[in-house]
Amino acid sequence: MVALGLGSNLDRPAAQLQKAVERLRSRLMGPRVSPLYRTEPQGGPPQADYLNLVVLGHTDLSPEDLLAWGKSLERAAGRRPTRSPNTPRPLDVDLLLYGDAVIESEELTVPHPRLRQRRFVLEPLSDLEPDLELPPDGATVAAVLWQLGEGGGRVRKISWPEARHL
Ligand code: PH2
Ligand code: MG
Ligand code: MG
Repeated sequence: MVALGLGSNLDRPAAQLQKAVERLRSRLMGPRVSPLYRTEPQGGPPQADYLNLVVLGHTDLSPEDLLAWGKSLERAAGRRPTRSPNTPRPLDVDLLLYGDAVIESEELTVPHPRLRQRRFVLEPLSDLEPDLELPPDGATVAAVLWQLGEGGGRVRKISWPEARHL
């Protein structure tokens, strides 16, 4: 199973995510989509709240090809490369998990290096698969979330209709 994290805080975020989710649904086998969250920005300059969600599914794409495919969605959303990290973006597609794989290459780190510090990833992941065991040590999503305590940034579930006003 693969897990992708989607985020947006620019150019009508709800519409951006909806479009990306549609495309992911048709590209993955057995796709599952988490609830939508409105989340406090983590890192970077002061900026608008994000909308975040997680998509799970199966694929025969390699991790590199899956990442490249995610990048093509980002470009289609009008995202342009920037020098500085954590700047506002119309769409971010991050490869969070690729089965049990642990990958550390030039272009790719899986599991996502900040996965365990980010409530905006862990909460939606936990909605779908609280007992999922994370590589490399097999800690469950629920346990990691519990360990995070109050940390990791504020998040709250938001309905799609409500999110359209952001
Ligand atoms: N993505 C970032 C940096 N900070 N904060 C929130 N709340 N949501 C994100 O998706 C996010 C972030 C870099 O990709
Ligand atoms: Mg990201
Ligand atoms: Mg990214």
